[in-house]
Amino acid sequence: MNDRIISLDRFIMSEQSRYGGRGDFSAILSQIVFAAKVVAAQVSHAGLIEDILGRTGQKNVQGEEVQKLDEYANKVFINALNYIGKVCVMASEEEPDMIVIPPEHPKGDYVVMFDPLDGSTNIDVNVSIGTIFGIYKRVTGGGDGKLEDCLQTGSKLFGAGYIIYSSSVNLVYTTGNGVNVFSLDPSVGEFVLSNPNVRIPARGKIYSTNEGNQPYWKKGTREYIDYLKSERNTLGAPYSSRYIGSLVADFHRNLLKGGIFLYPEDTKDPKKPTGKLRLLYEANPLAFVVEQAGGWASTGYERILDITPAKLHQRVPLIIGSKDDVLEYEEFAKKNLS
Ligand code: P6P
Repeated sequence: MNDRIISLDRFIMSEQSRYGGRGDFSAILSQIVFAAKVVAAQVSHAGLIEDILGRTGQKNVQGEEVQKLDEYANKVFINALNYIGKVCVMASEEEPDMIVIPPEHPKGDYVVMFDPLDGSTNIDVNVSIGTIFGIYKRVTGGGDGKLEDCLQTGSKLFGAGYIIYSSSVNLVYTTGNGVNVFSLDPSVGEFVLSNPNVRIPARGKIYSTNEGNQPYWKKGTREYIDYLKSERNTLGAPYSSRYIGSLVADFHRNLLKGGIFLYPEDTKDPKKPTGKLRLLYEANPLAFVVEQAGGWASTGYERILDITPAKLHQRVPLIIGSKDDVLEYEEFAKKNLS
């Protein structure tokens, strides 16, 4: 590995010295990186190992079928973070309640939220999947973290990012000083800087949404998507439709190329009136990343990072990507409020 290549470890240490810090956040990030490598190794041959592929027969707090790799990834991230003495509480899509730090381990000053393996329904069809994480400083005193530490607005995020397990494994994160992409070099088992200081185009030519939900969308959403598919839009030509059905994969493509991802509110499932995606460990971390790259993330009516969470597994409509596209969607959504 020549000296021009910047490893993630070197980048983390240089960020720490540049922005100060006792190394606690760096230690958390390093453990997330370690867990990502462990999960990546299993994802890469999930199709080959019967006991990893397939379903557990159980359902998670969302009522969704838990794939074995989901369960495995959840345990890997919890066990990588719960003993290092830097974290006081965690929350995961796979856990109904807060994850407390075992009594035998010291508690730290940080809170970690994560979706250990998003898009898991795509595991057995070999479509890209991902891990999403957000890291906060605790707001309560010492000892065990509390629900109050978990229910902070996204604007309080200290760091956030995601790992995409695809043809190559990328780790993308921000600590509020821009967005950087690291690629896992399997020959050395290290993440190396592959796309520094990513900026998302102000306007894209791609829209990503599940058009099968069209009959359940509000009028503003239906009119907006029709507008994108017409020559009336700002491009003067229809946008391209790209939808993988795996949030991290759809988000990552739009981050690099420009575009808008929409999982808006719909009337399809009365249990999910505000859309399918979760605020704490899906929308907020990606909203922090996209804003740091010059993009925007909204419910259609308000900035994602301004929402004060009420519940751990709260769902929100998520409209995220190129800023001009997201703000244009808001005009359609708000116009149809009246
Ligand atoms: P739909 C995957 O199950 C997921 O949580 C996200 O990764 C993805 O964006 C969304 O759901 C896809 O949902 O309803 O279009 O299948």
